[in-house]
Amino acid sequence: MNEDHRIRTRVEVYEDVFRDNDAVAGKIFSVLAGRGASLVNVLGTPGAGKTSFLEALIRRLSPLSCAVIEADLESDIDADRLRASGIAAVQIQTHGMCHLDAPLVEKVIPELPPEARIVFVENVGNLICPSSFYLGEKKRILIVSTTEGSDKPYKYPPAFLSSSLVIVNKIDLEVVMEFDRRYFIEGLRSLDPRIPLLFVSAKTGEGMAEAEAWIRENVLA
Ligand SMILES: Nc1nc2c(ncn2[C@@H]2O[C@H](COP(=O)(O)OP(=O)(O)O)[C@@H](O)[C@H]2O)c(=O)[nH]1
Ligand SMILES: [Mg+2]
Repeated sequence: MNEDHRIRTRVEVYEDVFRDNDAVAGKIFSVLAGRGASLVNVLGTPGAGKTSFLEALIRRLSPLSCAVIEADLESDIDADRLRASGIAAVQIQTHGMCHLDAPLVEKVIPELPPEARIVFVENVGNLICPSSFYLGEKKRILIVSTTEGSDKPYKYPPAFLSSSLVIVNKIDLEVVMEFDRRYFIEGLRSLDPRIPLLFVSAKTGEGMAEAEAWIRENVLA
């Protein structure tokens, strides 16, 4: 097998994987839409504050019924943490897989409360693989934080380009982390001049009203 053939074969395998994934994702979208619900896929690095942001956001959206599908390589830590704050949560353990795919999500849909209007998926913490997999979401949110540095749009364009909203979390630490807001914004705007961008602190609540408003306008409307 020559190199050209090997590359062509690899491309065909990926095309098959994505076609199968997208078919299941389309089913998830329709099943949820049929009961008046929408899925929101939340991407971000490990520790960016995905779980903290969802806790703060869902508290603000209350009494709207929301549920969370949590994904990690191992453990039920995040789902347990959300349940302890009264949020319906289901855990998926990917056992080494660096992203969720639609068949994994489809399996846990029956475990969600049927009255949930928004199903948030906290994807595996990773800025690379999750951006390639459509899960049937209405919107995709990317969460990065000031503690990771200001260069992420330059280094991981697909994660930014595939998202509907970018959140920079932990702005309470912005000064001490020497986060360069202008450099971050320039990087993001060179990729996409229009993508909505919000600066928040899940800890202090700053910026969370704007995040809530975005969800109400773009997911619920
Ligand atoms: N100072 C500060 N810490 C935060 C904020 N959001 C999350 N954290 C902390 O960052 C760590 C990781 O948060 P977590 O929500 O578990 O991140 P995840 O791995 O992306 O789900 C925890 O220690 C949180 O308390 C924030 O806005 N400000
Ligand atoms: Mg988490």
